[in-house]
Amino acid sequence: MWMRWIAVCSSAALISLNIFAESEAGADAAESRPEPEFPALEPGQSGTIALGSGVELALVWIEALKFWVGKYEVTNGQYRRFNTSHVSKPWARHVLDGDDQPAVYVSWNQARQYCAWLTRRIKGKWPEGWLFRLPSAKEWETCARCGDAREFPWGNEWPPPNDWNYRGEEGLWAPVRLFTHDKVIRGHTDKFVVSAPVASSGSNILGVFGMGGNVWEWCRDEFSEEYGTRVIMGGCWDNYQRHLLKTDWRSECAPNGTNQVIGFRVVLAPPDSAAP
Ligand SMILES: [Ca+2]
Repeated sequence: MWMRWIAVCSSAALISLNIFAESEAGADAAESRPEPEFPALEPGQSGTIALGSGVELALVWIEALKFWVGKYEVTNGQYRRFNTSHVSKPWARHVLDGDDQPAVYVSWNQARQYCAWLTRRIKGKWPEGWLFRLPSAKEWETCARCGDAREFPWGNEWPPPNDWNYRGEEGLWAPVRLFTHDKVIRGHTDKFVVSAPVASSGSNILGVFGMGGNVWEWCRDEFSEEYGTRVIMGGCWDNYQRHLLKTDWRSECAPNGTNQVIGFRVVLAPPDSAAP
């Protein structure tokens, strides 16, 4: 059954929609253009949605969840289509603000606003009630586990493959390694000292990138009822601790909190899958 699901996903046609094009040229120009045809993506298909200015949002159909998941973490380039002034501030002089790097310094509240913006843009152009939102922690874990009991998003081996972005031996001046052997993943070198372009952050067998590492990802769920914190999952480029890299590990952050290691990914889901 699982292999059949993989086959469906991997054979899915790539279809590009231009539903966001009107945002570029303004309302007047948009009214003069013919309406694009909707919906073009069918269940089982993966594809992309155009956000304008050549920016696209890639989606992968996840059969076990019966909806689409962002193929990548939301990038700075994608987020700036919503918030043109957004800046992912540098960390220790290392750039985090590249268009293809994941957007960080985005709070849970802001991530939800981005989802709401995406949803408004597809209104009337997608089956009624479908919406963009953050994944629940359980949904995120389902996508990370790829249908089996794997310990980590890439599988069960240790250290992680080098195309998954964690704190490895990259970027360390050789003598420093002698004194930081317990502060990096020994035997792991991913080339990126900080976040990687999302397409270089490791793909799972479903074709979803960055489910482990690169940046932590906001989930919809509350972590602490007492403190109102929200779940983040997946670990990040600055993590080396084995337990943080597991598919089911949940960490937390305040919903208005931001930092250099937390980003997010969107899902496009039917209304009956969404909690308030
Ligand atoms: Ca990630």
